[in-house]
Amino acid sequence: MTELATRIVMHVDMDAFYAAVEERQNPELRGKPVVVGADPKDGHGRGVVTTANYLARRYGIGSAMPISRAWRAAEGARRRGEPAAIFVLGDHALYRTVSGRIMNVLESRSDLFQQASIDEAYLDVSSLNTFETAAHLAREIKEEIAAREGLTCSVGVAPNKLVAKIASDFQKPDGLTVIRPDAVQEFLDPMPARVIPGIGPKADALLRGRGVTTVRDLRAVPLDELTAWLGRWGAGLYASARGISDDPVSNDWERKSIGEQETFERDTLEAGFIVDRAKALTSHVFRGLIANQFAEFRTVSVTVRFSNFTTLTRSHTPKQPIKSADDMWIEVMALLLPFLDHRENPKLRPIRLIGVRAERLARLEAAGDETTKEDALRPHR
Ligand code: TTP
Ligand code: MG
Repeated sequence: MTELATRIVMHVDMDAFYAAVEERQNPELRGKPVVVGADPKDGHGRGVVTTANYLARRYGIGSAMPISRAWRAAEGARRRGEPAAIFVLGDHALYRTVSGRIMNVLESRSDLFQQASIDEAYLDVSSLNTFETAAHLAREIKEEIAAREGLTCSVGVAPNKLVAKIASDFQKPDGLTVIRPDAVQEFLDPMPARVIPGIGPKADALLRGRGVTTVRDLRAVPLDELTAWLGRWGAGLYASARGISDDPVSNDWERKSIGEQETFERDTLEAGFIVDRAKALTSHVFRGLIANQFAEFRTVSVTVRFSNFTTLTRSHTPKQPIKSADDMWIEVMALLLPFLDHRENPKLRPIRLIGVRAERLARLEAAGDETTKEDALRPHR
């Protein structure tokens, strides 16, 4: 009889990553509320907040919030006599460099490693055998990142990726949460059901409409009912609610798509301008594909947000995979032009934002010899 060994999985997520890097670079920012994102232009700026440090979050500022709203929140705080927030544009090349160094530290401490985004990674550390030793390693890793980079992170240690991820988020910032196998259920049960990855606002609303708020509620729903509500995906939730997941920590992580979007300085329907911006976005996305060692892809999508914030996405999958920026551009034009006239834009609304995305990516063929770990793709957002 074989006994299933307990896995020990660690999830590491940097705290307020971009903002923390900015604070480290610029001592004037330390101890102050910091917002990384678009230029707020005294409240008239467009675009969004990329991230905010924890002091700025106290003003209600967070990722994806319109920068104008963040600016008003900061102004309100300032008028109440609280410290003024500092807005910075962000330096993505720097964040990638810092991320790369952190990922090297994490990878060197793990049996199996998986970078999940620019600031988070999973480490399989099962060979340590006990959660106690793994917790000790987690503390060492936190100290090493603090010493080398002057940055804090939050770590979850658990029997699988699902629970480790929820655990790393449990005590942020600078947290460490260890959930042993026998404590998984009591850890998850009181949490809101939306902590389970994949439950977004839509699924959350559907579940709440059926009386499911917490993981405990979710666990009370029979499998066939979950499947009836949510399809095949519901079966996955049945397992997740029980803290069950056998998803391996794997280096073969593939990003599903690469895209870029741009918010215009002012809403416009000027075809020449929009086409120019779309062309620039297309070249940029295509360069991103090459830089990440993708050879071709199947689907192009174009997103348009109108002045009234209505947002539409149109995709097309040609018969042949797309291998060149020129071919991609032809597809982008075919998807975009209808938004400039009555076909997709009957009221001829001005456009606020456009986005271009390549989906269903295929890798370059391996060049015969084995790629080293250092050569392997380093995904980032
Ligand atoms: P997160 O880990 O989601 O956020 P965070 O590190 O800023 O804060 P937390 O302490 O809650 O982990 O994302 C990591 C970085 O990725 C973040 O600093 C900025 C960037 N990012 C985006 O570019 N767009 C986004 O929508 C989000 C959420 C993050
Ligand atoms: Mg983070």
